[in-house]
Amino acid sequence: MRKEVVLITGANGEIGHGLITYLGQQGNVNIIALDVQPLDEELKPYCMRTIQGDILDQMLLGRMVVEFEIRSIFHLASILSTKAEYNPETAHRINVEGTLNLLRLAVEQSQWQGQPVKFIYPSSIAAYGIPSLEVKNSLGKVKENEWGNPITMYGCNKLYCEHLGRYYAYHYRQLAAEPEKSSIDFRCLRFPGLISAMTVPTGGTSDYGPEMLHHAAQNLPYKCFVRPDTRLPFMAMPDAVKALLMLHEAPREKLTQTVYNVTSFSPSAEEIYHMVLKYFPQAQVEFSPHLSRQRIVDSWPADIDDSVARQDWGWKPDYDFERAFEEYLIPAIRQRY
Ligand code: AKB
Repeated sequence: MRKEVVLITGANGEIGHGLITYLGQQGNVNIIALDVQPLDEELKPYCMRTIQGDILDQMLLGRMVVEFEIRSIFHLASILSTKAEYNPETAHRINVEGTLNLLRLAVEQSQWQGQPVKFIYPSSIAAYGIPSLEVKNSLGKVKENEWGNPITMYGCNKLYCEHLGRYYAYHYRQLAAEPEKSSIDFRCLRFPGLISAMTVPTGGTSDYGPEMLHHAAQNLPYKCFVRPDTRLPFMAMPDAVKALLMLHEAPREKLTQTVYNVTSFSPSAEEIYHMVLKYFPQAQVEFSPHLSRQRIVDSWPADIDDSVARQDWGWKPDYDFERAFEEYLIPAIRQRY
């Protein structure tokens, strides 16, 4: 049987690494990896094609429409929250215009193939905006449709692109071949902060979690840029890959909404520090909050409600806080450094 072609943008990023490694080891699809940076050597054997290029390059995307029969797109490329604040307009171009370009590519592919292309889009807890720490501390698990007033350019971009995907899927052009069908099968996840053993994120604001661990593993001192009582939802990278693929595979008729929260555990920064200390007792962490980064995480919920994902497509993480460290992060990180 012919393998389906899957396009992964932001292929060399954190999620790209996890997703390409997993899909490549399964060997059931042909991967086209697109990134502005050259793809890391270890990922290349898993890919049918690697393309170094920009999602803002419409000529490049146009060539891809005619060259490949892409069935699914995992659009991972994005400028994260902290980095986006340094140059909001550039971030807007990459995060919004880049997504628009990929949605256009998906529509063209769908029309050409006569069936909708699946478009999987990772959004983020950054799409939320909680007005004060007092309100944040009073909330339980936050649902998808609550507190949608993000305070960062990245958060605004994510929230808007969720709507853009919904618009393209349901209110743009229907399929010419089957007018009752949408032109794109757009599905979106709102991720918490992610922690990988294999890569360290760059430019995010939930980065203090993974950075604390990776610094300790390398015996480097770490200056944590948030207060010890800061609480955010997190997830181990294998669960993030699992969520993307479960949503990708879910039967269309089971999906009752376009955007789904997914989460695993919600430790405070201090609890992460204590967990890191358990495995690396020499870890040196100084808490030195950075004003604007602290403000950003204070506007994100401490926990999110993923009950609709659990109900609609059976979402359940494999790793809670203890298991994530004991069975995934620590063994893999010890091998790495
Ligand atoms: C960031 O910190 O910007 C990202 C995110 C939470 O989406 N990790």
